Amino acid sequence: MHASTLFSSTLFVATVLAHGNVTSPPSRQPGAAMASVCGAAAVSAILADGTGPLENIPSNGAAKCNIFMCKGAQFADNQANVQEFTAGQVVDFEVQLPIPHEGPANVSIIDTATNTVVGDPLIEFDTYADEALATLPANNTAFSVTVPANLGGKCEVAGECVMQWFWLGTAARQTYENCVDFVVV
Ligand SMILES: *[C@@H]1O[C@H](CO)[C@@H](O)[C@H](O)[C@H]1NC(C)=O
Ligand SMILES: *[C@@H]1O[C@H](CO)[C@@H](O)[C@H](O)[C@H]1NC(C)=O
Ligand SMILES: *[C@@H]1O[C@H](CO)[C@@H](O)[C@H](O)[C@H]1NC(C)=O
Ligand SMILES: [Cu+2]
Repeated sequence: MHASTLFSSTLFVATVLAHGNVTSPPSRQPGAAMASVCGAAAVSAILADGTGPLENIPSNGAAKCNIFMCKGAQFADNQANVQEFTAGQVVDFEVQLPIPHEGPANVSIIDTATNTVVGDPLIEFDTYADEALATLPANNTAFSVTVPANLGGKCEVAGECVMQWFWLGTAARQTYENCVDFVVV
């Protein structure tokens, strides 16, 4: 009884502190493939609060499970959400920030096989989601990036590349990531 009360109030706190999510373009979500790679507890943590930080997601420690790439979400669970972009296309992002935490943020193309950044960041914020401001700048929740024209054949195969939104709440010590699967056609 006591344990279950404690558990509920812990969940309640996690929900109240909920933080951020890329709502458009559609971002990678957890599923069966993530459960098999990272463990069911990692998927449950995201289902309990899809806006929470990476630090709230338990990893099973498996070599293939990297919570710090795309929140651990797997391409296999997201094959229906691959966006088709053209070189030079302007892509509009929409982000929910229910609870802001000041810090840097960016969107970069990530090569998912190696978890390395391809080229330069597509957008960078030195300061993002500053809770000390009366209102957040409009570009925190709605901004655009341009698909680079010089990817040299990279990102033409689904699953190879994502656009990863990365936000670090400096004082909160919370990291957020969401990935948009895409191909350049
Ligand atoms: C986050 O956004 C995605 C779309 O990118 C949506 O599928 C998901 O339900 C959202 N999660 C929450 C908790 O708002
Ligand atoms: C994006 O921002 C984070 C936090 O400052 C930083 O660790 C990361 O290197 C940045 N990504 C790129 C590609 O600059
Ligand atoms: C976002 O908007 C703020 C306020 O207008 C501006 O200072 C900042 O340079 C913009 N950041 C980006 C990455 O466009
Ligand atoms: Cu938070």
